[in-house]
Amino acid sequence: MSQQFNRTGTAALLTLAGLAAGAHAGGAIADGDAVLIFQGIPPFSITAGDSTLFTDATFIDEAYKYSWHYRTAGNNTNRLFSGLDTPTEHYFKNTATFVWTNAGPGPEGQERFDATLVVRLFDGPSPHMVRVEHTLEFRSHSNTTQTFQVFNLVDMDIEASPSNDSVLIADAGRVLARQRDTGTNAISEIVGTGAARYEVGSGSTLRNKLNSGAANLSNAAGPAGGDVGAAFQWTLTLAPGEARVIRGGFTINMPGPCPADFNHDGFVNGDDFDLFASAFEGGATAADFNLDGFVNGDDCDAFASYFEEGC
Ligand SMILES: [Ca+2]
Ligand SMILES: [Ca+2]
Ligand SMILES: [Ca+2]
Ligand SMILES: [Ca+2]
Repeated sequence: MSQQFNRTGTAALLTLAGLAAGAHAGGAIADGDAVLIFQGIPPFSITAGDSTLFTDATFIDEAYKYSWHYRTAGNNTNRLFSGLDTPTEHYFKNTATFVWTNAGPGPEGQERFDATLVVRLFDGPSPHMVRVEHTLEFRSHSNTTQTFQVFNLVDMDIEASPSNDSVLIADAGRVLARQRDTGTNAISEIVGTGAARYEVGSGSTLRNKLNSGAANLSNAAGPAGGDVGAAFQWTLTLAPGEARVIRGGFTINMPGPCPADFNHDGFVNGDDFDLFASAFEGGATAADFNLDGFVNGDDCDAFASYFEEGC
């Protein structure tokens, strides 16, 4: 696996993390000297901590949990994405791709979905900076219109000290949570673009809520202190075969991910517009902003709507 990564130090990081070739684990992605590790067989099946994030070759793990959960109307139980189904996994350089096919509870044709999660890691311009961006394409694989609840939980332990963090919703419009280490003021920004509901607070409360039961997120905006995290909830009512794309991610010591930041540098400016326009005019796959397999005016509209808002 290590030959896929672009720095020799990564091999040492992965070995230390128990992820040398043949080790029993999910997988890892790397960029520069940053590494993000997905634990679990299959990934997204662990109810407790399942994520490791190194911003640098310092071996300080600042991520505790990164997971996706869902609830369907009839089954009415919050579940981990891989609680019933095993995705295909692919890890290459800075990108991890997970594909669930015909997933969900109950009989085929009822309350089922297909999902493709793409997670990208970008090392920051200075030490102790990193950005993780994700897109989840969620498609109904049901015979009738269904409403799905989709959840993303991110529980960071900034500076590897879980008990001294503080978190609040810093921007409700962007659905952006900001978590801070009260010792060093290092921050993480965690974004759930377009989420209908959110909740920040105790990491154990959040994961207990999303691993079972049928609760919705409370819209608690904090501030809350201790071993905290952030969670987001999207409500998707989908006709058979209809899909939505969910965007977001998290950072350490960098601005939270923004869909209009086309070159992933942490800023939304003319460079992003020019790059998108160039990709669009050339019909490049990168311009397929809504991930429907086509490059057309819908992509232009979707990109422009984020760009014009400043994010
Ligand atoms: Ca935490
Ligand atoms: Ca901390
Ligand atoms: Ca940019
Ligand atoms: Ca498209």
